[in-house]
Amino acid sequence: RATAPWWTSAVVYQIYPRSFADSNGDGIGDLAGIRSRLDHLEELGVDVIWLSPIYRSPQFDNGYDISDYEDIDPVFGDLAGFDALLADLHRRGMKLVMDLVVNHTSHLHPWFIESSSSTDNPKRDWYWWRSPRAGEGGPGAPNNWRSFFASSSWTLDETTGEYYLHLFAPQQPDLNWENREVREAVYAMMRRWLDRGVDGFRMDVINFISKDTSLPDGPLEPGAVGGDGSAFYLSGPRIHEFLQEMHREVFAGRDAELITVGETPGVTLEDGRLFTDPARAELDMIFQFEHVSLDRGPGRYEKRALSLPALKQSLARWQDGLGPADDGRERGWNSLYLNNHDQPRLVSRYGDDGRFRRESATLWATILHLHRGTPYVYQGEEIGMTNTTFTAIDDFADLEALNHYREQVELLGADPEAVLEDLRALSRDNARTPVQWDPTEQAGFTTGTPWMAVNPNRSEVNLVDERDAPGSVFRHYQRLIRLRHEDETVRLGDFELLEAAHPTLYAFTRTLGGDRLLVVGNVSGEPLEVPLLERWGDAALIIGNRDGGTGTTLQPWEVRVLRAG
Ligand code: ISL
Ligand code: CA
Repeated sequence: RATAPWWTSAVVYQIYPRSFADSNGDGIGDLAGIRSRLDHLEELGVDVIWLSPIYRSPQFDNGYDISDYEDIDPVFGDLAGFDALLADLHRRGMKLVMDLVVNHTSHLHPWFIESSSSTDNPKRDWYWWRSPRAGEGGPGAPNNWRSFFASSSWTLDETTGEYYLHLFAPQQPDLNWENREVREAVYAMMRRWLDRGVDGFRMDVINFISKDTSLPDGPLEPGAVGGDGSAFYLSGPRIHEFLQEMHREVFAGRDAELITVGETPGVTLEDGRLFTDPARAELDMIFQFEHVSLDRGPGRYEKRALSLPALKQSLARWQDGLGPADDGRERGWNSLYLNNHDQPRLVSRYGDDGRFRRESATLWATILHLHRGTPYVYQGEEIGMTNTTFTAIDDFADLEALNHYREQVELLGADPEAVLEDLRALSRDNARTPVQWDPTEQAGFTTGTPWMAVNPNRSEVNLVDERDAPGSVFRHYQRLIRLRHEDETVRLGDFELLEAAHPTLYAFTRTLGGDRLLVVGNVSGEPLEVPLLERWGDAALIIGNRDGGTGTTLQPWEVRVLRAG
C-alpha cells in the first residue's frame, strides 16, 4: 500500500473559468483572473486544478464545443497566459488537468467544416454522416435517437443532403472514433498538451466514443421525444480497445505523474471496474452518476424526493466494487463528488440552504471526503454557495435548459410555470453563477457586468465572511483536505457502511490495520439519538461541525469523525 499512486491522497479543485474571476471587466472569467486567485487555492490546500474547457470555441456550450484544440479562446486569454498560469501552479506545488472533449467537436471546427463540404471529402468519414431514412411523413432522420440537448440526435446538412449525428447540441457533431485518423489526431493533440506541461485530463463523456455502427433505433420512452439510443453508445463495442490504445499512444512511460479521470454518465459498476482496474491500463478513475440520479425521475428535470438509504447504499456499493480485493490489490478507484458545473449546488440539493447552511454544507463535505477515493471540490462549494434565484426563462443561460423549455412548452404544450419550477431545482445554471469572493455588488468577480447574474445572497455568502465566521465552511474544507493528506486511514482504509436502512443517520467506518475511524452524520434538521455512539465513548473527536460534539445525541446536521481509542 506504500506504493499507492500519488492521487490517492490528492484533492482536486474544479474551475469553471467563465464564472471564476474576471480580470478585464468584460464580465467573463479568464486565465488572468485565475492567476490572481491562486493564494485562495493554495490556502485551501488542494493538489490539482481541473480547468473546464478553455480552448477556442464559439461557446454554444461554454467551451464544450471546441473549434481549435491547439489554442486558447480569446475570451479566456492566450497561450502565453496559459503557460504563465501553468508555471504559477507548478511553482506552488499544484498540478493542472485539462478538460478533454473528444466525443464531439464544434460544428465550426475545420475538421467538421471540411467533412461537411462534400460526400467525398477526405474528412467525410471523421464524423457520422447518414442519408435520410424513408418515413411516414417523408424522408427523415436516420434513427430515432433523442439528443441530450435537442429533440433529435440528427441534423440535416443542406449542402450534401445527409444527416450528421450529435448526441448533444447540433453545434456539437460527434467524431467518428472508428476512423483511425481521428484517433491519431486526438492522441497527437493530447501529447502536445502533455509536452507543454499539463498533468492530465478529465475526459468528457468518454464512455460515449464507441458506437454500434449500425446505429439501430432505441426504445421509446413515455413522455419523451424520440428514442433512447444509449444502449448503442454507452460503453460501446470498442470502448476498452480505444482507451487502451490511447493509454499506449499517449500515457505509456509517463503516467505515474499524471492523473486521468473519465466522465462516464450511465456507467455501470461492472464497466467502472473495467475502466479503472490498474492492471488494464485505461483510466485512473471515473465520475459515475448513480448517486446524482437518485433524486430525479426518468426525465432529466423531474425532481424526486431523495431517499437517504438509497444514496448511502449506492455510494457504498461503489466503495465496495472499486475498493481493494481481499489480498489488498487495488481493483479500481472512485472519484468522489456531489457538485460540478452540471449539478445544482449540494447545500440546496442535499442540505438546508437557509437556517442550517453552514452545518449542512460541512456535514456533506465531511461525509464525502471521508469516503475512499479522490475528492473533487467545485468552485464555490468551499464557501457553501447555494442555488440561485431564477424568476423567468430569460434568467437561464444554459442551452440545455433553454432547449428543454422550448421543447416542453412549444412542442409538447407543457405548462411554462411547471417547467420553470423543474429548471429552478435542477438546472446546471445553478452551478454557474459567479464565485462570490466578497459581499460587494458583483461579489468581487468583475468590475463590469457579469455574463450571468451574481446570486443575490452574495452579502451573506462570500469568501471574505466565510473565512473567519464561526463554523466556517471554508475552514472546514481546509481541515478535511489536510486530513486526507496526513491520515493514512482516510486515504486507504477499508469502507464499511453501518445502519444502511436508517432514514436520517449516515454512519460508516474506515479501517486500516488496527486503526479505525467512525463517521456519523445527522442528515436532518432535528436532533438525533445515535445509540451506536455508546460503544465509542472513549474515542477521540478528529473533526466535527458543531460545538460540543460529545454524548449520543447529534444536533441538527451535526457530523462527527471519531478515532477509536
Ligand atoms: O448535465 C447533465 C445532466 O446531469 C448531463 O446530461 C451532461 O450533459 C452529461 O453529464 C455530459 O456532460 C459533459 O458533456 C456535455 C457538457 O455540456 C457538460 O458540461 C459536460 O460536463 C457535452 O460536452
Ligand atoms: Ca474577462
